[in-house]
Amino acid sequence: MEQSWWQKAVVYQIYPKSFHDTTGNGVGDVQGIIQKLNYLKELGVDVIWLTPIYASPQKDNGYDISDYYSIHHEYGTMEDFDELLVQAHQRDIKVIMDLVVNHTSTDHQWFKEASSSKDNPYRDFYIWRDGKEDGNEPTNWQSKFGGNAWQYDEKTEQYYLHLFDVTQADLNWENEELRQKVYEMMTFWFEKGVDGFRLDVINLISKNQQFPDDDGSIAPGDGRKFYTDGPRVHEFIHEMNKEVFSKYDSITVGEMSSTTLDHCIQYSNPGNEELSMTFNFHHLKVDYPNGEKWALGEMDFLALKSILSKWQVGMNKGGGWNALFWCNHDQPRVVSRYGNDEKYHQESAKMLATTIHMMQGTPYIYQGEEFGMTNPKFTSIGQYRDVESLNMYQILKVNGKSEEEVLEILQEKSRDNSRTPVQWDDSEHAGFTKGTPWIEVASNYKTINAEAALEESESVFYHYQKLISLRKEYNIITEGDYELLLADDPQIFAYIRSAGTEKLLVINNFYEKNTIFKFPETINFDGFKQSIILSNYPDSQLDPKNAELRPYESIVYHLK
Ligand code: TEU
Repeated sequence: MEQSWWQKAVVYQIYPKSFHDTTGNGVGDVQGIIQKLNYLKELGVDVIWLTPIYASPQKDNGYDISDYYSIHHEYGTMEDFDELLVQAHQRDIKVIMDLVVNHTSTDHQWFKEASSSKDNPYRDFYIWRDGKEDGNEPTNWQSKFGGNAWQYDEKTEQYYLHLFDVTQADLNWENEELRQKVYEMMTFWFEKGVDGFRLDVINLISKNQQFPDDDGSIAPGDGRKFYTDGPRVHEFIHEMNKEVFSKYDSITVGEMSSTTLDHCIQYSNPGNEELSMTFNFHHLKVDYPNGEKWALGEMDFLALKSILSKWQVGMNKGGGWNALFWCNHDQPRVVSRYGNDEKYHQESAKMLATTIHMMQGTPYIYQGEEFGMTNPKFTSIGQYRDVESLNMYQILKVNGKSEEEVLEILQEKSRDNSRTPVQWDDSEHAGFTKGTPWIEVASNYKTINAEAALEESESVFYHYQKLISLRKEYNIITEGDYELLLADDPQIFAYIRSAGTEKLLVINNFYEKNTIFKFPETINFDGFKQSIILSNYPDSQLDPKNAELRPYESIVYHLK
């Protein structure tokens, strides 16, 4: 199958609010991104993904858009954005925008019109329903941020749907005129020169028009929720592709909340003309006890290996394409979550990076991940900013948890773990701002920062730089088949990539304890020339047979 350029690309995710502030208002901005383009070029990334920078009341840090055609004033101006596009493209770095079209802010003009009267022309851009006879909400659906997903509007005496915050009203994709408005807006940004979109919760845009109650019949384990991958979702995304994406050499990635492998094959197989690739989150729920995010639990390592392997094999077989990632602005920092951010900070950060970057798909690096930023380990509720976390703080306490228990859960689970300012250097506020940052900088910035990483030849930064260059050098990383080894081993994540007679053997010790890689009899590498193309220790064993693996030791063998 002919390769698309983005199948060899690496994407760097920027959360502008926390990236780099050049005005001293304590909030990152577009000029701050421009100032760091040379740093990103040095890392070697091909694309930057900006989370929403459109006008927004910032209740959900920009995922509540009030005007799709303007830049949020704290981030700068449209001229700044145009300059960013020019500067990035001059460095051969493409730019994709985050686009939230499942919902808008209730500050959006469309919603102001729609909520002014039942017969307003914009009324049907949103989802309005009467309450039940018994006075309850139209359905028992729960918002992802807690509470019921319907809000009663006194003025027009109906409820509107909000799968997220009450200030994020769901758009009605059944409305053809709304869809055309969205396609027009997408075209506007493509015509400005953006190279594609990350589509926020795009698998939620189609709702079952019967609006049935959630009867709990969809087992949490199968990944789906009653509101995901709705009846017309593929039809709508295919229409989006025909009306817009197909007209540009674009990269589009769908964020697929609670989805299935079959749907992601359908979303990303080029023959379906929908999206380039998909994010799914199943590998980031193996530390959710009984699927519950807001509870403390150990990582289920065997589940992690099996889920990542299922998606590697399944998407390869089905012609789909994975977005590969550990971190984003909603997830805790992976080195704190699945690694060891104190005693083996560097080794485990590098091991985690290798594990995901040697797989098939397009890797995404979240700002600061490239030099091992950790969770900030906040200790008081006053340090948190995230609407989901602040809602859950109240809900968990109402449900009987003590302040101490709730703060312990937030410390592990809050989305603010990934939203603290990027730690550029060891100056005040880590070089992020000359003002007061909108959220505290993690206290370890004096030792964990980009400047220190650039000065240290064995730093996590140069490991990511090497991973990115290996992807360009070895086609097997992009094209090879995948096979998990030692599925039941309690601490080794090992897999083989194969392309003809060429192999990559990737071996990762996910724990602090030393262990031996017992070579599976099923594998016979006699006659192969082997070399180590990457390791996180300077003296890893050249022969993989019975290789002793030290804490978090990670080795990539090339065999031909
Ligand atoms: O996130 C989708 C989503 O399901 C999130 O709620 C996330 O998975 C959850 O917080 C993990 O517990 C997208 C954006 O990435 C997120 O930042 C937005 O808050 C959300 O949509 C609404 O736009």
